[in-house]
Amino acid sequence: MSSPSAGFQVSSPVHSAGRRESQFTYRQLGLLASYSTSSPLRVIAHIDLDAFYAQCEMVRLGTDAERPLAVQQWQGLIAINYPAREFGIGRHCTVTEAKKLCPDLIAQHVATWKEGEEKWAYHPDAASHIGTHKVSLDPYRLQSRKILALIKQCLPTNTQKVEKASIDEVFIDLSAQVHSILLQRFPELTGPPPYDDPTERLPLPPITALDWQVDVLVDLDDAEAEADDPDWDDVAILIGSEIVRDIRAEIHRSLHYTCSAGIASNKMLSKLGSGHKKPNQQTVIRNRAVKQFLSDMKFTKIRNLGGKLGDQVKSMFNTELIGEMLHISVEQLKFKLGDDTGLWFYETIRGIDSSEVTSRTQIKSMLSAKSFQPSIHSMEQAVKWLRIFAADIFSRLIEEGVLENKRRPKTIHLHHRSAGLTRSRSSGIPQGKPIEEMILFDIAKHMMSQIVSEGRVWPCSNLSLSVGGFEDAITGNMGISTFLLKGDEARVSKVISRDSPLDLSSHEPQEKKTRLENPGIQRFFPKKEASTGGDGEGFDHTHVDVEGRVSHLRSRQVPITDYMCSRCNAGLESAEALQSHNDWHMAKDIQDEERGKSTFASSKPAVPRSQNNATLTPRKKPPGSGGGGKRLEQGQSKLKFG
Ligand code: DCP
Ligand code: CA
Repeated sequence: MSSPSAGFQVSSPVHSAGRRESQFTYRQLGLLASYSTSSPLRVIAHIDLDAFYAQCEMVRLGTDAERPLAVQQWQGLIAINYPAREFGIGRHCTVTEAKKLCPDLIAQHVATWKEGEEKWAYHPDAASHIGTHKVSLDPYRLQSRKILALIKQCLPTNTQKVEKASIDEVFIDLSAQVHSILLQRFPELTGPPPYDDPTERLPLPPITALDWQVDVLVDLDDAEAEADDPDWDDVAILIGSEIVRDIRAEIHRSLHYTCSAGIASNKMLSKLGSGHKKPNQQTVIRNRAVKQFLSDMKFTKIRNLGGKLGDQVKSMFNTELIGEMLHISVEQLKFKLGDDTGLWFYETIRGIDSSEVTSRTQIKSMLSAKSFQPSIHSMEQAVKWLRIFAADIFSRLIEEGVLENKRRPKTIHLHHRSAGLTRSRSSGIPQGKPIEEMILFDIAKHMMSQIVSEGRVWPCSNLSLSVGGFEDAITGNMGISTFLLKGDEARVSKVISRDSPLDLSSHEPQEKKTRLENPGIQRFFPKKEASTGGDGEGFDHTHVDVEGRVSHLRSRQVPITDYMCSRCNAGLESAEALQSHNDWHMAKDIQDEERGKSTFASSKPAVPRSQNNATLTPRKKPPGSGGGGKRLEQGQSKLKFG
């Protein structure tokens, strides 16, 4: 831990009447403690691992830091360490080209699941077996989680705001931590503002120069701006930089990874900062240096401007340099790009970004996919891949805490692609009992056979299985929402889209397409009439308990309707509500069946279920998962064929 005065050259405080004040107010300082995005003193860091997959392999193999190494996937390269980059090797190179450039290169193939094997492994011959192997990124995910956990350990538990932005990058909002360090180091900030007026300006820091140590400090073109005494935003960002330097040192010391970082007053700038000087460096972008930092930069480097939008702006204004866009008025930008995008662009190229760091570090969905080269031609082949997908997803679910019932997905989706046609199926995952690998596999098989029954599904060029709708598991007594959701989500939704773009690299494309609304209890009953005037009409507090009884905590009696459930005599207001109610029974039956006690074993649903609501849940107990064999690595699970 740094000493309170570390990093500063403290001047003898001059309290002359002519002394200039800080440009910041007591109120703005106070806002820092609550991570307010409107505080100009905010400190945001972005940490990005250098050549991440390559470093994972270097650490795993224990190779020398200077040894050129690249991570290979089939014949291509997906990560190249910095020593290898010096030879001009990049992601554009094939392995053969890279080896020509650097004969000493270690080209390590990614781990793969081999068809028919029970766990992923580093197979020496994987590169030439694209048809029978599937890439596993588990080793990298595992390292990513370790690094994230370590970063969190380095931060005080009460002021921790970390957002995992990808497998190898995080944003950290350091504002609250910096606030408390500021008060600790500069007791003059702790006093009440003059006249108790929070809009009063703070005194200037008692400092004439800041010691930025080895950090990259974005230069200023304006010598006068540099000559100005530091203000509290400079001090705050220096404290942030110290924290980040300590975190990076700890990551290197404990886990042997290097990373780069950016420290600035917002997410956008901090991300640009981490990419500014790599590897193993951190860049500080002080508020006073933002203009200088951005003016030579291409706006296409900024997030959300790297694609179509950036290209559009570039061709509209015939430049991609931020410096050349600064004279364009906001009105002009709004006119050309639309009000929202125009304003967003105007602010972005000026380094303005008030987006929040969200502490959500948990993923929303998981995808396991395979593009077949050559295509596959039979259900038997497809099932072998589904087996791998289920194992792959299940091993990641274990890491997500599913076994400890921490978080679990609600839905499972299968996508099948053949001759430009994507067919999809979705199903609910039975709630109220532990998820098992074989359950996922069985549902996947069932969905696959539904797709196959449509005919003309071979050759298949791509298959993917994903789970989504993660939510924190309800512990103890099952909440009603768990059952209510099940009805709808257990229904197989059929989405067939010709040439629908299916981005298999993304982790959540299907989520959007198949997202189901969760109208909760309202689905069972008619919508509350908006015109009833708040007199207690409607069924806003209707409750269905886990036994399927319908009760009303408040309001009227069950209406007499044409839609009665033959199983529990509940009165429903519409065919749709009855349908949903039957789905609930269905889901409950499955659960009971799996527990070995069917509550309504002899009864049948009141209405025939539509072809869409075939609940694809396995009816038999999954085979035991025990057994000897090799010890599995963390996050792996056994995979058996046959
Ligand atoms: N990755 C990939 N394919 C891509 C881009 C990235 O498989 N087209 C993987 C490999 C990378 C990891 O994601 O190691 C992180 O991506 P980055 O873009 O952060 O690249 P690196 O970490 O490899 O390099 P850098 O040091 O530039 O961050
Ligand atoms: Ca990286």
